[in-house]
Amino acid sequence: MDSDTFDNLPEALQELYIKMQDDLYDGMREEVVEATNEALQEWGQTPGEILQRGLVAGMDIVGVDFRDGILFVPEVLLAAKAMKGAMELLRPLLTDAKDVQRQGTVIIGTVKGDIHDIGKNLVGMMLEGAGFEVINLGINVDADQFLAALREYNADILGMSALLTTTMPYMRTVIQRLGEEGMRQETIVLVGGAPLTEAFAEDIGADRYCEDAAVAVEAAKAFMEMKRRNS
Ligand code: B1M
Repeated sequence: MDSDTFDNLPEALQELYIKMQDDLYDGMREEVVEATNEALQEWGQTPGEILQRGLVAGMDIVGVDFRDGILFVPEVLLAAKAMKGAMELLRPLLTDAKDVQRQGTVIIGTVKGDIHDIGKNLVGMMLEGAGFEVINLGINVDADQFLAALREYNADILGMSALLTTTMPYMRTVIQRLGEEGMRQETIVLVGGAPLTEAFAEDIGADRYCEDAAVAVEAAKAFMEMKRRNS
């Protein structure tokens, strides 16, 4: 978020967000959930604002200190648990698809070798909220599992997530398998995760790189619209 927008918030709300970020950093689940509740109930903040101003901003700080060797896996796991606690509170608000036109079915998962799931789960929730049926295969998902789920649910979209430079190449393997099994044409492939780029997505033959959950929702809707028009 640009700092001007943050600076224009009432001081007490800025303090709440800073505390939320600090508590997330310290892995204090209960406090992060409480602050999320306060932002929702007392400040009328939307789930998107809370994610952007508090939770994702806090996790970015964790990421920098993890990279720099200031935080280690156990601390980062606690921060992840705190973030997941807050996401559970936001889940009903993000997934409520009342009055929303039914869209298609999405199979989503984090690729083989990778256990990061916070961003992928967020994408899944936001897609549900936009009217998609979302089948979340979890983490460490291999090509066979992706393909089997696409067939089982007759799904329109495959969403893959990778947070490691060592696991992102596996997306190419899955896309190649789709081709070998004659399923590539009928499957819209969206990919995302912090280390990815548009060029990488293009190179592996994905339909679209989604830098965040909002872009994933926009892309999924646009591709479904195109699919409906062409059918
Ligand atoms: Co990991 N980790 N981690 N980690 N971890 C990163 C990714 C890292 C960048 C940290 C760092 O060094 N700065 C680094 C990767 C370096 C690299 O490859 N370039 C790293 C590393 C090295 C590791 C280990 C190897 C550490 C170790 O063991 N020595 C290990 C790997 C384990 C494995 O996967 N095999 C590891 C482990 C862990 C934890 C288990 C401790 C924990 C994960 C807990 C969990 O997810 N349940 C963890 C965490 C939390 C992180 C950081 C700090 C935060 C990730 C996150 O949740 N971000 C991360 C640093 C960072 O990314 N800045 C880091 C918040 C989330 C909302 O954002 O996931 O980017 P993000 O999702 C966004 C978009 O990317 C996009 O939309 C989301 C929402 O807007 N998006 C999609 C994501 N997936 C999408 C799919 C789509 C569309 C959009 O489909 C359509």
